[in-house]
Amino acid sequence: MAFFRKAAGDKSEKPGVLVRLGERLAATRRALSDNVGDLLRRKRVLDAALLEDLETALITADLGVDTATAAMAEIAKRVSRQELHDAEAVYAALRAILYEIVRPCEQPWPITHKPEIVLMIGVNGAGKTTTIGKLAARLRAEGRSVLLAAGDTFRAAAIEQLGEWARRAEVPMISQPRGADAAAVAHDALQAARSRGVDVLLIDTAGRLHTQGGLMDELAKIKRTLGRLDAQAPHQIILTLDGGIGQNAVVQVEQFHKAVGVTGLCITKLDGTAKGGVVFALAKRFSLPIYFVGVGETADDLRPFDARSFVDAVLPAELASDRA
Ligand SMILES: Nc1nc2c(ncn2[C@@H]2O[C@H](COP(=O)(O)OP(=O)(O)O)[C@@H](O)[C@H]2O)c(=O)[nH]1
Ligand SMILES: [Mg+2]
Repeated sequence: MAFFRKAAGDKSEKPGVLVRLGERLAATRRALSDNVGDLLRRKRVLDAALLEDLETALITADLGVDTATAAMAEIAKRVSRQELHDAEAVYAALRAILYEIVRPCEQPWPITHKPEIVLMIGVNGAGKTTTIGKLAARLRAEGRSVLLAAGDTFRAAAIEQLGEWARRAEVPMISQPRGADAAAVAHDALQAARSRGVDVLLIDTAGRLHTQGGLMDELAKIKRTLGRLDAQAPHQIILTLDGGIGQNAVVQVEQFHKAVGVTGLCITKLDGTAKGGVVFALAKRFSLPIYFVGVGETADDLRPFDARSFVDAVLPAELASDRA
């Protein structure tokens, strides 16, 4: 169908990255653009019923009610002003509106102190330790020195896992045996980072203790302890979220933000989930930078969040036309 083809000469930037990201985000793309595309292809009259169906499709694709409602209210307004005349125009407008929602979240990861002290938080299984390993590899590739701190002292396996990433990235790690005080590990690590003159300290933390309250108390204690050594530390508190949990991610941001404050997000496991639409919900709900997205388990599978590439991957300018 011609109107879903890319305009000739449209040069979406970074085609290599785009294609690969598109492959990794295929499940989310199917959840989002297949339904939206089917609706727009089937129904050619831009009536209230179509707009309602589109809103439902967006909610089903994990954009969340607020985001879907806001996006469709904007579309309805433009339709009633006769600014949008056909399905092609509605689709283009939707892509533009969703791009505007995620665009403010695209921000370069700031490294502005030495050492930059980064506390990585999130529930068990979110991908904290893996993301730290990926970040360590990335920073090393940029020529920066890195120190890791094994602040998840709740599980021995967590310390070993971080140690494995440290070995792979060839960066040192500060740790104490299982059961040690996580705040003491963070304290030692900050002092080591200073005395060794490293550029970035990445502090891993537990994601589950005996109680949720216990976890939040521990994170607050780590934060206070770092703050005693350096009033500005930690410079960053990055919440890692599993993109596959859909709307629960919104609740997690609220909880962690309330307990310790969050300066930025990493959203993992966007490969192999159909729920990647939650990125739009998070962007709309919180004005937090999304520094990185995880699209796989290896060191290369961490990408700086690029709003344009993300939207192009999940709502391609050219929708597959063979499903009509
Ligand atoms: N497919 C995929 N798996 C991931 C990604 N990030 C982390 N994982 C996997 O998720 C699991 C939990 O990750 P882990 O870093 O241990 O989570 P933590 O408990 O928050 O430290 C591991 O099996 C990781 O390999 C990602 O972006 N994509
Ligand atoms: Mg971990």
